[in-house]
Amino acid sequence: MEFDRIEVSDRLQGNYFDPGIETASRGEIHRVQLEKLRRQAARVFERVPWYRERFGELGVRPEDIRTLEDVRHLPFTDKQALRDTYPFGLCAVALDDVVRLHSSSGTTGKPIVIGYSQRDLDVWSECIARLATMAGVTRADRVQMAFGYGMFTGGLGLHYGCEKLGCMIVPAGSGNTERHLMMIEDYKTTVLIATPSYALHMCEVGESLGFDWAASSMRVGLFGGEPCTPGMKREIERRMHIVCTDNYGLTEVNGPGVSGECLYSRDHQHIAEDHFLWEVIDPVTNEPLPEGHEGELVLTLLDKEAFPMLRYRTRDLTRVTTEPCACGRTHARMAKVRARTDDMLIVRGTNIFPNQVEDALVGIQGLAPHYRIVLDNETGLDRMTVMVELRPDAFSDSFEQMGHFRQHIVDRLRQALLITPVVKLLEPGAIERTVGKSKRVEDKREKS
Ligand code: DLL
Repeated sequence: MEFDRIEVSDRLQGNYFDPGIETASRGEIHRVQLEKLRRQAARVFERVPWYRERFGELGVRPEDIRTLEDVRHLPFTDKQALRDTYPFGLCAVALDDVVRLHSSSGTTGKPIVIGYSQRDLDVWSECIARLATMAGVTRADRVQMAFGYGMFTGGLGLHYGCEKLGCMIVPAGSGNTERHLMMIEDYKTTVLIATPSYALHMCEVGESLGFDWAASSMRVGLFGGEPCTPGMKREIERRMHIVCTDNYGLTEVNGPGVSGECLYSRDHQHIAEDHFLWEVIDPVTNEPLPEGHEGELVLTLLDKEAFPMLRYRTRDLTRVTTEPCACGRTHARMAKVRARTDDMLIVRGTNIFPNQVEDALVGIQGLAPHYRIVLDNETGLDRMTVMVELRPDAFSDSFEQMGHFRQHIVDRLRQALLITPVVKLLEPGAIERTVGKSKRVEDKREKS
């Protein structure tokens, strides 16, 4: 790929940073994207029968793509397409050229599976090395992996990307928090890779064992895999004495590495636009939305060889801006994913996203960072119960004191959600801990 080299700001130092790509002019980025889009559309039309049929239904041909806006004439791809063609129906290379599979469990039925060619893995690692560099990670860092190494893309994806950057990796994997703490102490690791909920759990276990986070070698957290609200991020940074960045991705589109947060734009993440073409659409009408409006993120993989998704419906709600970033990078930035179109809860007619509950709870003195939302309609009406867990120092035998505390939480939630939930205070340790993505909602409502 050829980009015009433009002047590099000294804020962009790092050993996996390519100014020719990451600070290219918007015009140059569009030129490269269009060239790749046309090539990708032609490839999938030729090699993937499922796409050829969809092109036929829409009466579109690859050569109809003349501008980037023409992407909207191409068919969408969604999870159902992957299920319908399971396991290898969307593969665009010979299976002998697929060198790795990853999958995502989903909530029902078969998992979806994604294959990678060797070149796909190289591009993926590069995206990861780039996002680690954005967070200030260099080859001198020692990276401790707390994501699992199985079919989940988080473990191996970030592992190889950090290795590409030249870091020392400690592939500890998920779980066994005490062993993680010991490794930080013994190997003087400096970067933690985890889901934010597991990082919070590590804070808590460390504190209960007298682990001195302020004096530890840990300095950066590379988080992702689940939403990390600003409150949660502040809380982890304060308690672990580190800087953490939020990184987004999904299995269908490689995994982590779609976008990463730089240290100058703390609530947005740069999308690797040389590899991913983004659109933001209205999830109901499917129409494109103007820049800056919140909608569903749709991604087209411009370089993927094995499973080249066109217009993948992520179901994630975000906004994208192309405004210049203080770091000097020119790639568009997406706001933190606020929610998914499919995890919105409708409780007595009010739309509620689980993140809103989290945002209201984070920072309440005396609460542990663990909660569950349970919905039922046993009495005929929707009822939302938020179970929160007390920290040991907040637990009291005084009925009155606990009553006031509970009321304070109800008030905070009512303000945030506009409905009044039932709040249950649980004793320390009562809510089950997860080592990967947290599971917050249990919907027991009978659907009539
Ligand atoms: O979670 C990929 C990943 C792993 C990204 C590690 C970053 C770090 P899936 O298991 O397929 O893949 O889940 C993808 O998780 O559609 C979002 O809804 C959510 N998600 C992932 N990262 C973030 C994030 C990986 N940083 C689904 N913020 C996505 C909010 C996220 N949601």
